[in-house]
Amino acid sequence: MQYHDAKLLATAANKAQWPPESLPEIIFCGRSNAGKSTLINALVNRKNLAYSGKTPGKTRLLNFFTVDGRVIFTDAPGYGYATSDKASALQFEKLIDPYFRERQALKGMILVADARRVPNDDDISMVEYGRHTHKAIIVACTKADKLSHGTLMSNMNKIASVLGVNRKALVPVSAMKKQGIDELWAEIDRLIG
Ligand SMILES: Nc1nc2c(ncn2[C@@H]2O[C@H](COP(=O)(O)OP(=O)(O)O)[C@@H](O)[C@H]2O)c(=O)[nH]1
Ligand SMILES: [Mg+2]
Repeated sequence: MQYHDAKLLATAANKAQWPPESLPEIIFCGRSNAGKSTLINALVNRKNLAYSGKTPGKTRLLNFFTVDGRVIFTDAPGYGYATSDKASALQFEKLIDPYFRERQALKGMILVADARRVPNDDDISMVEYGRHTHKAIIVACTKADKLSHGTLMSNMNKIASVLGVNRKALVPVSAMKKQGIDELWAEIDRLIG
């Protein structure tokens, strides 16, 4: 386990609040409760950098974290807990869409998906959106510790096929057992070059 120097750089409700483009950026997207905050914390080996709470869908902003002066992790609001379809469409339009379209520094997306669940329409749309905007896509399959090896492997095949991505784009991770973290870092390193 490596030491990482990570800190919150900016919190943005709109484009005017984005930090200046300096380093390659990777956005973390996923359903509320998929394990996004926990995964970001595990990647930087910290307990509480990205808020990892029991109240899902609390963050409605883009949070930018600089890591090792080398990469910026952007934490997007989890989807699936917006109060209405309209609220979630608005959030996408205001927050996510301009960032994917206009941010040159954005190199790729990590879709955070619970390894126990079949991806839903929101997950599928998110992947299609990443592809449409020409971003590299990695799928982190979280909570791998909750499954037997056999079930994990068959679920991952299913997740890849439902999302329409190459099976090789999937990385099983367990923040709890600290498994898959080095492998995910290797993928991130590849994306940021
Ligand atoms: N067993 C296990 N639980 C996890 C793992 N990652 C996240 N969780 C749990 O899943 C729940 C949601 O995690 P959180 O990071 O808050 O999800 P977020 O809404 O996507 O940010 C929390 O209770 C976490 O403790 C993991 O790798 N293993
Ligand atoms: Mg969270």
